[in-house]
Amino acid sequence: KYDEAKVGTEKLWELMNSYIGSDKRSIQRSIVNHVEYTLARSRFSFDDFGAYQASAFSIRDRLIESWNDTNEYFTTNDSKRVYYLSLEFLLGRLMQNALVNIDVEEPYKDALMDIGYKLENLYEEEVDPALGNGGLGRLAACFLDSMATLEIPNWGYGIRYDYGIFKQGIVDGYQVESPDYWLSHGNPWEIERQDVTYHVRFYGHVKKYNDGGVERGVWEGGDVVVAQAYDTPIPGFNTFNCNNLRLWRSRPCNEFDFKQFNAGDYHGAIGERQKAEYITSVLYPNDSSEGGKELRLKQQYFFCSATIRDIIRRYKKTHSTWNFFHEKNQIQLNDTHPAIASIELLRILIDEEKLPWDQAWGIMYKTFAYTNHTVLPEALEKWSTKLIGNLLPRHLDLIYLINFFFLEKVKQRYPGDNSRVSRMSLIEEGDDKKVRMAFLSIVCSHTVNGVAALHSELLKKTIFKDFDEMFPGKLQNKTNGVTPRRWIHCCNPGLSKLISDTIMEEHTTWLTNLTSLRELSAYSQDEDFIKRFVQVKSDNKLRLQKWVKEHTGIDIPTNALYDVMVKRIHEYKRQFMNILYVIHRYLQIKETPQHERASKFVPRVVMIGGKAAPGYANAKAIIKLINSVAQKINNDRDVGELLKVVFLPNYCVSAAQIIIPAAELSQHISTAGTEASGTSNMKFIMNGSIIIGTMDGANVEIAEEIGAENMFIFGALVPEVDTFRKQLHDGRRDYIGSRLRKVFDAIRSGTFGDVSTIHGMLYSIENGGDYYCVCLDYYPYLTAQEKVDETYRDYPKWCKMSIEGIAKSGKFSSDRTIQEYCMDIWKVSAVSIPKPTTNPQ
Ligand code: OAK
Repeated sequence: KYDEAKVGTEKLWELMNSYIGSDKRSIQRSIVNHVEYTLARSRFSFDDFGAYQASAFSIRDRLIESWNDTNEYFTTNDSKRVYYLSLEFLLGRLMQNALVNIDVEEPYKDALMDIGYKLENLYEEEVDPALGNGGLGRLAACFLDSMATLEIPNWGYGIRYDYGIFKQGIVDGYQVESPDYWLSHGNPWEIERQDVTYHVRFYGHVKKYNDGGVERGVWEGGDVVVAQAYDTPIPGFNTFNCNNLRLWRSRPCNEFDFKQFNAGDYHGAIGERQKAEYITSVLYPNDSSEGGKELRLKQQYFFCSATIRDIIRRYKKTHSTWNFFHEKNQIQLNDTHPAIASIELLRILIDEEKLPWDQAWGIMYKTFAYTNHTVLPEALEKWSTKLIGNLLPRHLDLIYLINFFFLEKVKQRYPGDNSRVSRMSLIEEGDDKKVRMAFLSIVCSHTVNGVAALHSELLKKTIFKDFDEMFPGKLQNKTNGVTPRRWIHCCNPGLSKLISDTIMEEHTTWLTNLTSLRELSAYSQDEDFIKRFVQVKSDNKLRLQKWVKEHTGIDIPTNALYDVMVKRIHEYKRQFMNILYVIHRYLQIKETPQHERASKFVPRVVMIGGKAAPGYANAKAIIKLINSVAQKINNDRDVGELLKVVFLPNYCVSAAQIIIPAAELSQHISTAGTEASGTSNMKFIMNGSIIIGTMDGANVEIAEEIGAENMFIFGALVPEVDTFRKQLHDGRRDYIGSRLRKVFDAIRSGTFGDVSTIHGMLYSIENGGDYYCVCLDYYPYLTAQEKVDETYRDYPKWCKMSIEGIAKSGKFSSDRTIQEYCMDIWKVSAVSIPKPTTNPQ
């Protein structure tokens, strides 16, 4: 019998001629095709940028094949899926990552070389998509890589901002921000989905009615905007799985206001439409601080609403009841930024799907889980009830209802304990009542987690103490990790090769089983190995030296200790303490007679990089101070090459890939109890840099894994920090020793030019405002720095320490982290896409 569908499918397979080949000819043909037919450029002359674009399209073709196969397979098998909701995805460049993950980097390199292009040069042509601020956004990107690699059916959901994090320039030592319009030359990695759109409503009013005892709402009026999907394929490493990152862009609704237009208000009619596009136009540039701005809440709800509708639509394709929703879908909230998603699901279930409250609540509760990324009070989101009530009136109703039911339970459990009831309320009372989004997220999720052991313990003891008491076991720990594909193999090919050669395994094996790096321990004193290791490091230092010259004009020596601190600029991270020490070192060098200097000081290049939030005055003052100190020291011929100081401008993922492999020492010196985890600390040890750091965040677990003897640990522990703060509060002011005083005096006396922007911070620190305990940790820090110099002089010992660090860094692969999320939170398992065949029949 004639089967039209089957014949059609077979024909299509035949036409497609199977998958794109990986031989040189096929790759070249695909690239040149894209030059001519996609870019419409001449195949006889195209520059590196054209070659990059055409190669990117040709790689994307491959990704789309496995992307389609993967999604079809998941749908056919009704696989349980994990959705990772985040306002930030700091992906970094995609080309090398894609080539490495689908294992065609060498064939592309050869194919391009053969037609006159160097693959490494093409990598440099890609813009760095920077849709995130720092740790939280980069973690999301590492998680996507691990989930695809571990074959976990996962989609990331977020916002496609037109402007990513600002570009940082340095003018006269000050940070200047300029917009990052990353889409100006198009984005070959994304697929625009004209067909995937949802309407999202704001403002308006709610009509309530009683539906057989259940109160339901009808939300009407207000503004409606369209959310349009853009997909970026996320290939797994060494697998046929390819996941998806779906980012939403806001567009105006198609109904154009002809009334307004015809009344002659052309600009008004257009303006309304532009207002819709404005929602996803720019990423908020604040790391760890709460905004409270309406546009930010709009961004949050906009992407959450589209995402929840998308997830429901996918579920409904294969299910006719709600009974299995939570068994088929797990939604992870990357901090509280997407917290409104749970309320949106509840709203849809109650008002649109007409479920009873208990059932709707159960589905939501069993679907959501929440990760907390900070204990800093200024980063804990609290939204004014006025703002929510105006923008999302029905959601505010539901939040009040949830709070009512929740507080009833608290009262039942702790009768008469009124202070506990007000402490735990989802609403902070006051003139301007606020919703505590972290508490809301705890109440609406089945599991909550912190991001390092110390951080998770602190959550239980401090901000979430009452919740831990009431829901024992609900708060878990999932120590962060980073993807070794990007953070060893891509950024440090020399080290990757050395590892493969030494442990006699293909990189494809150890990169997905990072604990096998332990075998390197046996070589930490092996002369041949150390020789090769040192060679890799010095090649990387040379690469960084060139980068520094190109981006700052500063000449740095390579035969000096490379001491690096790169992260967002924040008082709690204490770049300020770092630069105080640099000044101390400079003053010491100056005090030492010339002929004694070489024996007393190890030559050092101190490099500090990171962005300050544009409105954060103290952070900007720290940048200015670093630059002024650098200017003075680098031009002091008396100091020569003994000490150089560089502010690394515009720190971003692609810069990190050059900087981290070259570091010998890296600084992670936050006040104990402030850095939730840190993730660059993990990248640095994997690349053989030794940590100088405090017992904070994941440093604690790094010390456990690699041995405290392989780090330079110093500083107050959490209880000592608490005591010091209490003393400050009680009036203690005797904490500035003579050596620190000298440094303050040098700054004030103008040794480094006009750095008056820092004077406020100095004054505050001297007068009881040393909240981040710079003075408490300063002397232990000096001692640790002396130990650094002493160890570097014993170079074999230094190498042994850094090799031990690499060997025992396996725990910090994000694969391990994701496996723990899968087992303990999502209860989801791998679904392996079979190897594609020419024809599925
Ligand atoms: C940003 C905004 C709000 C709340 C937290 C953040 C954030 O970036 N937190 C960082 O998350 C990283 C990933 O978990 C941690 O490694 C950092 O320590 C933490 O500051």
